[in-house]
Amino acid sequence: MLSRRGFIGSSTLLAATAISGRVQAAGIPEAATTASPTMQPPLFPSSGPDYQPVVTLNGWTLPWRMNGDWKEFHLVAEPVVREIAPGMKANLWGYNGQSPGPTIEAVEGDKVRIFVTNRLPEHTTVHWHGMLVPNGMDGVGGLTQPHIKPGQTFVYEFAIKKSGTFMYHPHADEMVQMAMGMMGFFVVHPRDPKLHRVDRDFVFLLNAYDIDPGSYMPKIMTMLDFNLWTMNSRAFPGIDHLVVRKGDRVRVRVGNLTMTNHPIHMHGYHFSVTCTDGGWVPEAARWPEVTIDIPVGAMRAFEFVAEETGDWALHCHKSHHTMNAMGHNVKTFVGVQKKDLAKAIRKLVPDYMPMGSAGMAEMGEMEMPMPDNTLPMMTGFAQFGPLEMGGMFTVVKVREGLAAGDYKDPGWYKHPEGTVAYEYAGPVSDAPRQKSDAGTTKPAIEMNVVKPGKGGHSGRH
Ligand SMILES: [Cu+2]
Repeated sequence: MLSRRGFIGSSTLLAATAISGRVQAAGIPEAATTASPTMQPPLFPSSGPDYQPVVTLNGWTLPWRMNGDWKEFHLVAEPVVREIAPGMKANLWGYNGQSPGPTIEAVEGDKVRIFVTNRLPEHTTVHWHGMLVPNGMDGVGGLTQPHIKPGQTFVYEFAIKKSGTFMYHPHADEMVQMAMGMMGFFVVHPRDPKLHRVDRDFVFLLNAYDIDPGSYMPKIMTMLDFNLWTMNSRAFPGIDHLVVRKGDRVRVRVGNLTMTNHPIHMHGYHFSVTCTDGGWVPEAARWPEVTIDIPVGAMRAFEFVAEETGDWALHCHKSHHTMNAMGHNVKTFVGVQKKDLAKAIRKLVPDYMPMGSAGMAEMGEMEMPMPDNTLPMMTGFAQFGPLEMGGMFTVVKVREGLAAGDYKDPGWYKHPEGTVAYEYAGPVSDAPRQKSDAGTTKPAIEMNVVKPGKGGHSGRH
């Protein structure tokens, strides 16, 4: 039996008398859980004001129950196994079976009561990032509340003042707990269902992990040099596509809990930035973009009307963030002939794969022996060939004639006749060029491998 004291934690005496009776009468709501990284359909409200629920890429929304006029949720902080993409799993910490945790959705004006049970091996708290809450509900361990020790359940209670785009994450041993994947979305819908209404509303958090190939545990001391750049703890090609019906008004909400900024770029559209974690951007102050930089510890929402059908790339524009696990001390070999060198190294390291002389695109097509539990650096195929991507990359698929609420993958886009870039088949004449050194490529450098034991230490020819 949990004591009344245990439930109420450090909330005020007044709140305790007003609330604890009901809490005990009804007990803690069941903690829904999932072990799957599959996108679950949006959770339409069964009571209260109507709203268009969000869709969490490779995720889900936490069910709640009404208890009097309180909306009750139950979060369980616990170790989880997350599939980063098919072929790789990670031992993370998260909530209710997955990392990120389930998305919490509520309505402006709601009174929410969130039970947080700690099944981690160390203490934690939950901070409601961007939300305007009483100070004692702000979740900063040591500052605004005692930590939630392993085995304890705490209660957070507050009335939601503003609609918008928020998130939750621990404010206890943050470096470790966020590096381990503890975070989730918190979306608050406007009380007036007509306000800021869209037809499709997608959410994802940007996160990053440093997991050595063959291992399962993130290295929590890594500060900047992560090797897996993820959306909702998934890397391309494991990230859900954003399936959109032509003509829909679409919102994409992005939060960044990595240790660096991410310029998120979408092809095919000029979108408007409509919301930050500080609230809705007034109509007159919205600005057009094709790339929106998401600072660390911030959220941005952008909107567009899906007029152009197609398969439109949506990705971080830092090209190292659209790569999966890679060694960072790989040498640049563009323009180097390294036949001999590769042969010599393969005698020592049979799997040795030098980076390409003409670039790295060949990596996208290669089938290389890989250690267990990692992802190819550049991977994924679409209808025209290898995509040569990884990390923070997905596709917005705009199609005609989808049903409202249909998020099933419609396959690759069928381009109208004559609208795909094509190879020129005519003769190519050697057009006279202006003479200049600038455009010429120097002859390739041949690397000679010196056999040990011959000719002392004189290495150069
Ligand atoms: Cu990035």
